[in-house]
Amino acid sequence: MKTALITGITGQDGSYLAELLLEKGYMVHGIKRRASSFNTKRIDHLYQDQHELNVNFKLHYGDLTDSTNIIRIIQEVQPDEIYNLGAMSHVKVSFDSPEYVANVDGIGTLRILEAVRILGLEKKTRIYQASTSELYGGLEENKNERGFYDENSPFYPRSPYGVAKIYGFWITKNYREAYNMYACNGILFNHESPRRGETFVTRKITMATAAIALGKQECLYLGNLNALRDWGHAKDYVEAMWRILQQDVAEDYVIATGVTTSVRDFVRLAFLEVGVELEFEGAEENEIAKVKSCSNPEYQLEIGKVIVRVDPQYYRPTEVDLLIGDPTKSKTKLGWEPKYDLAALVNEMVKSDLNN
Ligand code: NDP
Ligand code: GDR
Repeated sequence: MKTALITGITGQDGSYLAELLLEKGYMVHGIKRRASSFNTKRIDHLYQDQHELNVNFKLHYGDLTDSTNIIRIIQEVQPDEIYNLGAMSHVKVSFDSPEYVANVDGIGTLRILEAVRILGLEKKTRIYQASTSELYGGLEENKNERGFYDENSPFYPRSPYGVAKIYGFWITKNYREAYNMYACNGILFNHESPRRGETFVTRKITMATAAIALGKQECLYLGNLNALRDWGHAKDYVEAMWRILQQDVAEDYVIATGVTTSVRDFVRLAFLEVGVELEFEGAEENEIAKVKSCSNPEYQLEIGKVIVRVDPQYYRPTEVDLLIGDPTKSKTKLGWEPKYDLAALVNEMVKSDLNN
């Protein structure tokens, strides 16, 4: 039985990855933070009474800012694989807490790598680092000749989050080269699901779509509607994380769908799921979306009603305008193929939020 340790197990990806590894027969350990209220709702269904026999899921209190805690947990667990998913992952919030983000997302990665080295586990333990398309920063001139970002595209991060993650990227690569450790970066483009945090744009949109359709919310306020993102499903992306650690040689991989969509079009698609066609008018902070038609008699939305507005408080000091990833390497070398397309993702998210 292989043993895995997941930091960030209470997050979107951590919860799907834990499910995947349990299905594959792993003993799964996770690090959760102490909080004043429960923060384990995404993994409560995996909970096991530690008094039972054959327990294969165990949580440890910890924090990526605490080296002693990280060393002690890794010493106790002796993992074959570590998935470092723990992070302050919100790009906009990183402008409010830049030092904290550097500590958790940047130095936190170093703490994991050093712990493995201090404990002499370099040969045993494989490490996955949750790198991100935010490293590219969306600069037009840095795309490859086919118009995508790939493993060789230059980085130009545009937020304290991106800058902290670039440290995580390079320190992972450096430890691989310096100490011959099996340590890899998955450069993952945006991935979403019904478990996505409520303040990321897709989830904010699907929650509002459901609430507006059901008459529980009047209007959805968003920031930059022009931003373009390559959105996949988190379930597909955790499968890629696992595959990255099963190769003969440790390497870095881009995980993406290769399709990009604007925030505005995501809004359009989400409302179409409840039978509402939207009409956008105006520009920048004056842009609005009105109900053009409503084919679902269950939802009594008045034609012409404004249900989306721009609120500049959601703008970022520096924005990543466009992201589109080239998954050629992961498809050919890892045999990775996403099962969801955007339509299926939006459908699942809106359905789930209507149920909620
Ligand atoms: P989430 O924000 O859903 O989850 C983040 C996890 O990190 C949570 O479990 C959180 O705990 C934990 N965490 C936060 N701060 C600390 C800390 N100081 N010490 C230990 N754990 C901490 O993120 P996702 O699941 O979406 O993303 C997983 C990883 O992948 C992150 O590193 C993210 O930056 C990266 N990434 C995500 C992408 C995406 O589109 N989702 C794309 C590319 C990279 P708590 O629940 O207590 O807050
Ligand atoms: P992102 O995701 O910054 O790409 O980071 P987010 O969903 O927050 O933003 C995507 C784009 O939508 C625009 N936007 C809004 N964003 C939010 N959150 N709220 C709004 O109201 C809003 N209106 C417009 C943003 O400006 C942006 O352009 C995610 C995170 O999961 C990171 O951890 C991860 O590394 C990257 O994806 C890849």
